[in-house]
Amino acid sequence: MNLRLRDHVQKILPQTTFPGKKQGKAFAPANIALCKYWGKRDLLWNLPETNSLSVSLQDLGAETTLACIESAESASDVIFLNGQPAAPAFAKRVSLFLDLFRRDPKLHYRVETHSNIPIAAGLASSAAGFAALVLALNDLYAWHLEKTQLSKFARLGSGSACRSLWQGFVEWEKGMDPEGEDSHGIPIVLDWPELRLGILILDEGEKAWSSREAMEITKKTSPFYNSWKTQVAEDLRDLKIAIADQNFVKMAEIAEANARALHATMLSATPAILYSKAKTLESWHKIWQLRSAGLEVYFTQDAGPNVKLLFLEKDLSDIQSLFPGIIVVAPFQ
Ligand code: 2P0
Repeated sequence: MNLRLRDHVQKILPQTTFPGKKQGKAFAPANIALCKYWGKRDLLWNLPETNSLSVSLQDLGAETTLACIESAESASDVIFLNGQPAAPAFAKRVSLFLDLFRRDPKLHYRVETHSNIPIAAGLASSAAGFAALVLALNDLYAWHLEKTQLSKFARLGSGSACRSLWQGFVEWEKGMDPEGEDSHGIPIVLDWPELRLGILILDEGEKAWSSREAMEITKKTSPFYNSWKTQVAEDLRDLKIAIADQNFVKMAEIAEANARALHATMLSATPAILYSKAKTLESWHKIWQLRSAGLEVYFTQDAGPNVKLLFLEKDLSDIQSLFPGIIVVAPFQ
Protein backbone atom coordinates (compact mmCIF):
# COMPACT_ATOMS: atom_id res chain seq x y z
CA MET A 1 0.00 0.00 0.00
CA ASN A 2 1.24 3.47 -0.77
CA LEU A 3 0.89 5.75 2.25
CA ARG A 4 0.81 8.99 0.24
CA LEU A 5 -2.12 7.73 -1.80
CA ARG A 6 -3.86 6.41 1.29
CA ASP A 7 -3.49 9.71 3.20
CA HIS A 8 -4.82 11.58 0.18
CA VAL A 9 -7.90 9.33 -0.09
CA GLN A 10 -8.55 9.35 3.68
CA LYS A 11 -8.57 13.17 3.75
CA ILE A 12 -11.30 13.21 1.10
CA LEU A 13 -13.53 10.53 2.62
CA PRO A 14 -16.40 11.69 4.86
CA GLN A 15 -15.84 10.78 8.51
CA THR A 16 -18.17 7.77 8.45
CA THR A 17 -16.58 4.82 10.23
CA PHE A 18 -19.49 2.40 10.09
CA PRO A 19 -21.25 1.17 6.98
CA GLY A 20 -24.58 2.82 6.37
CA LYS A 21 -26.02 -0.59 5.47
CA LYS A 22 -25.19 -4.28 5.43
CA GLN A 23 -23.79 -4.33 1.94
CA GLY A 24 -23.00 -1.94 -0.88
CA LYS A 25 -23.98 -2.79 -4.43
CA ALA A 26 -23.36 -1.10 -7.77
CA PHE A 27 -23.09 -1.64 -11.52
CA ALA A 28 -20.67 0.11 -13.88
CA PRO A 29 -20.45 -0.30 -17.66
CA ALA A 30 -17.37 -1.25 -19.67
CA ASN A 31 -16.17 1.41 -22.09
CA ILE A 32 -14.42 1.49 -25.45
CA ALA A 33 -12.16 4.40 -26.30
CA LEU A 34 -12.60 6.14 -29.66
CA CYS A 35 -9.49 8.18 -28.88
CA LYS A 36 -7.19 6.01 -26.79
CA TYR A 37 -5.31 6.45 -23.51
CA TRP A 38 -1.79 5.07 -23.90
CA GLY A 39 0.99 6.16 -21.56
CA LYS A 40 1.26 7.65 -18.09
CA ARG A 41 2.88 10.88 -17.05
CA ASP A 42 2.82 9.74 -13.42
CA LEU A 43 2.80 6.12 -12.31
CA LEU A 44 1.92 6.68 -8.64
CA TRP A 45 -1.14 8.86 -9.25
CA ASN A 46 -1.97 7.02 -12.47
CA LEU A 47 -2.10 10.16 -14.61
CA PRO A 48 -2.20 9.99 -18.40
CA GLU A 49 -0.02 11.72 -20.96
CA THR A 50 -3.09 12.74 -22.98
CA ASN A 51 -6.86 13.12 -22.77
CA SER A 52 -8.96 10.24 -24.13
CA LEU A 53 -12.59 9.76 -25.13
CA SER A 54 -14.76 6.67 -24.83
CA VAL A 55 -18.29 5.39 -25.19
CA SER A 56 -19.78 3.19 -22.46
CA LEU A 57 -21.43 -0.15 -23.21
CA GLN A 58 -24.85 0.19 -21.53
CA ASP A 59 -25.61 -3.02 -19.65
CA LEU A 60 -22.32 -4.78 -20.50
CA GLY A 61 -20.17 -4.33 -17.42
CA ALA A 62 -19.58 -5.35 -13.82
CA GLU A 63 -21.89 -5.58 -10.83
CA THR A 64 -20.18 -5.62 -7.45
CA THR A 65 -21.45 -6.28 -3.95
CA LEU A 66 -19.28 -5.36 -1.00
CA ALA A 67 -19.71 -6.21 2.69
CA CYS A 68 -17.53 -5.96 5.80
CA ILE A 69 -16.31 -9.22 7.30
CA GLU A 70 -16.53 -9.48 11.10
CA SER A 71 -12.94 -8.98 12.31
CA ALA A 72 -12.19 -12.45 13.69
CA GLU A 73 -13.59 -14.21 10.65
CA SER A 74 -10.88 -13.52 8.10
CA ALA A 75 -7.30 -12.25 7.96
CA SER A 76 -7.72 -10.85 4.46
CA ASP A 77 -10.30 -9.71 1.94
CA VAL A 78 -12.36 -12.42 0.27
CA ILE A 79 -12.73 -11.73 -3.42
CA PHE A 80 -14.96 -13.56 -5.86
CA LEU A 81 -15.18 -13.07 -9.60
CA ASN A 82 -18.15 -14.63 -11.40
CA GLY A 83 -18.84 -16.97 -8.49
CA GLN A 84 -15.25 -18.27 -8.19
CA PRO A 85 -12.44 -17.15 -5.86
CA ALA A 86 -10.49 -14.54 -7.85
CA ALA A 87 -7.01 -15.36 -9.17
CA PRO A 88 -4.32 -14.34 -6.62
CA ALA A 89 -2.85 -11.53 -8.76
CA PHE A 90 -6.27 -9.96 -9.33
CA ALA A 91 -7.28 -10.40 -5.66
CA LYS A 92 -4.04 -8.70 -4.57
CA ARG A 93 -4.66 -5.75 -6.89
CA VAL A 94 -8.18 -5.31 -5.50
CA SER A 95 -6.98 -5.62 -1.87
CA LEU A 96 -4.24 -3.03 -2.41
CA PHE A 97 -6.85 -0.69 -3.84
CA LEU A 98 -9.19 -1.33 -0.88
CA ASP A 99 -6.29 -0.47 1.48
CA LEU A 100 -6.65 3.15 0.34
CA PHE A 101 -10.19 3.25 1.76
CA ARG A 102 -9.71 1.11 4.90
CA ARG A 103 -9.97 3.07 8.15
CA ASP A 104 -8.98 0.10 10.27
CA PRO A 105 -6.30 -2.29 8.96
CA LYS A 106 -8.14 -5.17 10.67
CA LEU A 107 -11.28 -4.51 8.65
CA HIS A 108 -11.67 -6.82 5.66
CA TYR A 109 -14.21 -6.97 2.90
CA ARG A 110 -16.05 -9.62 0.98
CA VAL A 111 -16.20 -8.52 -2.64
CA GLU A 112 -18.33 -10.33 -5.22
CA THR A 113 -18.12 -9.15 -8.79
CA HIS A 114 -20.19 -10.47 -11.66
CA SER A 115 -19.06 -9.41 -15.09
CA ASN A 116 -21.23 -10.03 -18.15
CA ILE A 117 -18.42 -8.93 -20.45
CA PRO A 118 -17.23 -11.98 -22.40
CA ILE A 119 -13.84 -12.64 -20.81
CA ALA A 120 -12.34 -13.52 -24.16
CA ALA A 121 -13.47 -10.21 -25.65
CA GLY A 122 -10.37 -8.49 -24.30
CA LEU A 123 -12.50 -5.59 -23.18
CA ALA A 124 -11.03 -3.65 -20.32
CA SER A 125 -13.04 -5.48 -17.66
CA SER A 126 -10.84 -3.79 -15.06
CA ALA A 127 -12.41 -0.46 -16.03
CA ALA A 128 -15.94 -1.63 -15.19
CA GLY A 129 -14.64 -3.57 -12.17
CA PHE A 130 -12.87 -0.67 -10.44
CA ALA A 131 -15.69 1.76 -11.24
CA ALA A 132 -18.26 -0.66 -9.77
CA LEU A 133 -16.07 -1.22 -6.70
CA VAL A 134 -15.81 2.51 -5.97
CA LEU A 135 -19.55 2.94 -6.47
CA ALA A 136 -20.20 -0.01 -4.14
CA LEU A 137 -17.97 1.57 -1.43
CA ASN A 138 -19.88 4.83 -1.84
CA ASP A 139 -23.11 2.89 -1.41
CA LEU A 140 -21.92 0.83 1.58
CA TYR A 141 -20.76 3.86 3.59
CA ALA A 142 -23.41 6.25 2.22
CA TRP A 143 -20.67 8.79 1.43
CA HIS A 144 -22.82 10.48 -1.24
CA LEU A 145 -19.66 11.58 -3.06
CA GLU A 146 -19.99 13.20 -6.47
CA LYS A 147 -19.26 11.11 -9.53
CA THR A 148 -16.29 13.32 -10.38
CA GLN A 149 -14.68 12.39 -7.08
CA LEU A 150 -15.54 8.70 -7.56
CA SER A 151 -14.02 8.91 -11.04
CA LYS A 152 -10.74 10.14 -9.50
CA PHE A 153 -10.79 7.24 -7.02
CA ALA A 154 -11.52 4.74 -9.81
CA ARG A 155 -8.57 6.17 -11.80
CA LEU A 156 -6.25 5.09 -8.98
CA GLY A 157 -7.36 1.48 -9.57
CA SER A 158 -7.19 1.57 -13.37
CA GLY A 159 -6.94 4.60 -15.64
CA SER A 160 -9.75 3.73 -18.03
CA ALA A 161 -12.04 3.05 -15.02
CA CYS A 162 -12.44 6.80 -14.52
CA ARG A 163 -14.52 6.85 -17.74
CA SER A 164 -16.83 4.02 -16.58
CA LEU A 165 -18.73 6.17 -14.05
CA TRP A 166 -21.09 7.36 -16.79
CA GLN A 167 -22.99 5.97 -19.79
CA GLY A 168 -22.56 7.54 -23.23
CA PHE A 169 -19.51 9.49 -24.39
CA VAL A 170 -17.01 10.39 -21.68
CA GLU A 171 -13.79 12.38 -21.98
CA TRP A 172 -10.96 11.78 -19.51
CA GLU A 173 -9.25 15.10 -18.89
CA LYS A 174 -5.58 14.50 -18.25
CA GLY A 175 -5.40 17.54 -15.97
CA MET A 176 -2.35 19.46 -14.73
CA ASP A 177 -2.39 18.88 -10.98
CA PRO A 178 0.52 16.68 -9.77
CA GLU A 179 -1.85 14.68 -7.54
CA GLY A 180 -4.51 14.32 -10.23
CA GLU A 181 -7.21 16.50 -8.66
CA ASP A 182 -8.26 17.62 -12.16
CA SER A 183 -7.78 14.24 -13.88
CA HIS A 184 -11.16 12.52 -14.18
CA GLY A 185 -13.99 11.62 -16.53
CA ILE A 186 -16.36 14.27 -17.89
CA PRO A 187 -19.57 13.07 -19.56
CA ILE A 188 -20.59 14.53 -22.91
CA VAL A 189 -24.35 15.02 -22.84
CA LEU A 190 -25.69 13.70 -26.14
CA ASP A 191 -28.11 11.08 -27.42
CA TRP A 192 -27.28 9.02 -30.51
CA PRO A 193 -29.83 6.16 -30.66
CA GLU A 194 -28.69 4.87 -34.08
CA LEU A 195 -25.08 4.29 -33.05
CA ARG A 196 -23.96 0.64 -32.74
CA LEU A 197 -20.79 -1.08 -31.59
CA GLY A 198 -20.03 -4.68 -32.47
CA ILE A 199 -17.54 -6.83 -30.58
CA LEU A 200 -15.81 -9.41 -32.75
CA ILE A 201 -14.07 -12.16 -30.81
CA LEU A 202 -11.28 -13.42 -33.04
CA ASP A 203 -8.76 -14.92 -30.64
CA GLU A 204 -9.24 -16.14 -27.10
CA GLY A 205 -5.57 -16.58 -26.13
CA GLU A 206 -3.87 -14.86 -23.23
CA LYS A 207 -2.37 -11.50 -24.15
CA ALA A 208 1.39 -11.28 -23.97
CA TRP A 209 1.61 -7.88 -22.25
CA SER A 210 -0.54 -6.12 -19.69
CA SER A 211 -1.60 -2.64 -20.85
CA ARG A 212 0.38 -1.21 -17.95
CA GLU A 213 3.72 -2.70 -19.04
CA ALA A 214 3.04 -2.20 -22.75
CA MET A 215 2.32 1.50 -22.21
CA GLU A 216 5.60 1.99 -20.39
CA ILE A 217 7.59 0.15 -23.09
CA THR A 218 5.89 2.22 -25.80
CA LYS A 219 6.46 5.53 -24.04
CA LYS A 220 10.11 4.78 -23.27
CA THR A 221 11.19 3.27 -26.59
CA SER A 222 8.92 4.19 -29.49
CA PRO A 223 10.47 6.82 -31.80
CA PHE A 224 6.88 7.83 -32.64
CA TYR A 225 5.56 8.36 -29.12
CA ASN A 226 5.65 12.17 -29.38
CA SER A 227 3.85 11.99 -32.75
CA TRP A 228 1.20 9.81 -31.06
CA LYS A 229 0.57 12.53 -28.48
CA THR A 230 0.23 15.18 -31.20
CA GLN A 231 -2.13 12.88 -33.11
CA VAL A 232 -4.31 12.41 -30.01
CA ALA A 233 -4.72 16.18 -29.55
CA GLU A 234 -5.86 16.58 -33.18
CA ASP A 235 -8.10 13.49 -33.10
CA LEU A 236 -9.82 14.62 -29.91
CA ARG A 237 -10.54 18.08 -31.27
CA ASP A 238 -12.05 16.64 -34.49
CA LEU A 239 -13.82 13.77 -32.74
CA LYS A 240 -15.69 16.12 -30.43
CA ILE A 241 -16.87 18.16 -33.40
CA ALA A 242 -17.97 15.01 -35.28
CA ILE A 243 -19.84 13.75 -32.19
CA ALA A 244 -21.58 17.09 -31.62
CA ASP A 245 -22.63 17.10 -35.32
CA GLN A 246 -23.58 13.38 -35.14
CA ASN A 247 -21.46 12.94 -38.25
CA PHE A 248 -21.00 9.15 -38.13
CA VAL A 249 -18.53 8.78 -41.01
CA LYS A 250 -16.26 11.51 -39.67
CA MET A 251 -16.44 10.16 -36.13
CA ALA A 252 -15.71 6.58 -37.19
CA GLU A 253 -12.89 7.60 -39.58
CA ILE A 254 -11.13 9.40 -36.73
CA ALA A 255 -11.68 6.51 -34.30
CA GLU A 256 -10.24 3.98 -36.76
CA ALA A 257 -7.26 6.19 -37.64
CA ASN A 258 -6.58 6.73 -33.93
CA ALA A 259 -6.57 2.97 -33.27
CA ARG A 260 -4.27 2.34 -36.25
CA ALA A 261 -1.88 5.06 -35.05
CA LEU A 262 -1.86 3.49 -31.58
CA HIS A 263 -1.03 0.02 -32.88
CA ALA A 264 1.61 1.38 -35.30
CA THR A 265 3.24 3.26 -32.41
CA MET A 266 3.28 0.11 -30.27
CA LEU A 267 4.83 -1.87 -33.13
CA SER A 268 7.68 0.66 -33.32
CA ALA A 269 8.59 0.06 -29.65
CA THR A 270 11.45 -2.19 -28.50
CA PRO A 271 10.57 -4.92 -27.80
CA ALA A 272 7.77 -4.65 -30.36
CA ILE A 273 4.28 -4.71 -28.90
CA LEU A 274 1.98 -6.49 -31.30
CA TYR A 275 -1.47 -7.47 -30.09
CA SER A 276 -2.87 -8.25 -33.55
CA LYS A 277 -3.09 -11.82 -34.83
CA ALA A 278 -3.61 -13.13 -38.38
CA LYS A 279 -7.39 -13.08 -37.84
CA THR A 280 -7.16 -9.45 -36.72
CA LEU A 281 -5.51 -8.45 -39.99
CA GLU A 282 -8.03 -10.52 -41.98
CA SER A 283 -10.83 -8.58 -40.30
CA TRP A 284 -9.19 -5.23 -41.14
CA HIS A 285 -9.03 -6.26 -44.83
CA LYS A 286 -12.62 -7.45 -44.75
CA ILE A 287 -13.79 -4.16 -43.21
CA TRP A 288 -11.83 -2.10 -45.75
CA GLN A 289 -13.24 -4.18 -48.65
CA LEU A 290 -16.80 -3.80 -47.35
CA ARG A 291 -16.25 -0.07 -47.04
CA SER A 292 -15.01 0.16 -50.66
CA ALA A 293 -18.22 -1.63 -51.60
CA GLY A 294 -20.27 1.07 -49.82
CA LEU A 295 -20.95 -0.33 -46.34
CA GLU A 296 -20.34 2.24 -43.58
CA VAL A 297 -18.35 0.05 -41.18
CA TYR A 298 -15.19 1.00 -39.28
CA PHE A 299 -13.13 -0.56 -36.51
CA THR A 300 -11.29 0.22 -33.35
CA GLN A 301 -8.96 -2.08 -31.39
CA ASP A 302 -7.58 -2.09 -27.86
CA ALA A 303 -4.82 -3.93 -26.04
CA GLY A 304 -5.71 -7.29 -27.58
CA PRO A 305 -6.32 -9.04 -30.90
CA ASN A 306 -10.09 -8.55 -31.01
CA VAL A 307 -11.78 -5.87 -33.04
CA LYS A 308 -14.74 -3.62 -32.28
CA LEU A 309 -16.88 -2.44 -35.18
CA LEU A 310 -18.56 0.94 -35.44
CA PHE A 311 -21.71 1.17 -37.54
CA LEU A 312 -25.27 2.49 -37.60
CA GLU A 313 -28.55 0.72 -36.90
CA LYS A 314 -29.53 0.85 -40.60
CA ASP A 315 -26.70 -1.63 -41.38
CA LEU A 316 -27.36 -4.00 -38.47
CA SER A 317 -28.70 -6.96 -40.44
CA ASP A 318 -25.88 -6.74 -43.02
CA ILE A 319 -23.29 -6.61 -40.24
CA GLN A 320 -24.86 -9.56 -38.40
CA SER A 321 -24.83 -11.75 -41.50
CA LEU A 322 -21.31 -10.69 -42.53
CA PHE A 323 -19.86 -11.18 -39.03
CA PRO A 324 -21.59 -14.20 -37.45
CA GLY A 325 -21.36 -14.27 -33.65
CA ILE A 326 -20.80 -10.52 -33.33
CA ILE A 327 -21.95 -9.04 -30.00
CA VAL A 328 -23.90 -5.87 -30.76
CA VAL A 329 -24.26 -3.01 -28.28
CA ALA A 330 -26.57 0.00 -28.64
CA PRO A 331 -24.86 2.52 -26.34
CA PHE A 332 -27.77 4.99 -26.29
CA GLN A 333 -30.75 2.65 -25.94
C1 2P0 B 1 -8.14 2.90 -23.55
N1 2P0 B 1 -6.60 1.00 -22.99
O1 2P0 B 1 -8.16 4.13 -23.70
C2 2P0 B 1 -6.81 2.19 -23.80
C3 2P0 B 1 -6.71 1.71 -25.23
C4 2P0 B 1 -6.22 -0.13 -23.79
C5 2P0 B 1 -6.03 0.38 -25.18
O2 2P0 B 1 -7.00 2.07 -21.09
O3 2P0 B 1 -2.57 0.88 -16.18
O4 2P0 B 1 -6.32 -0.94 -17.90
O5 2P0 B 1 -4.84 0.32 -15.26
O6 2P0 B 1 -4.30 2.65 -16.04
O7 2P0 B 1 -6.82 1.55 -18.06
C6 2P0 B 1 -6.22 -0.11 -20.84
O8 2P0 B 1 -5.44 0.37 -19.80
O9 2P0 B 1 -4.47 0.76 -17.69
C7 2P0 B 1 -6.63 1.06 -21.66
P1 2P0 B 1 -4.03 1.18 -16.22
P2 2P0 B 1 -5.88 0.42 -18.28
O10 2P0 B 1 -9.16 2.25 -23.24
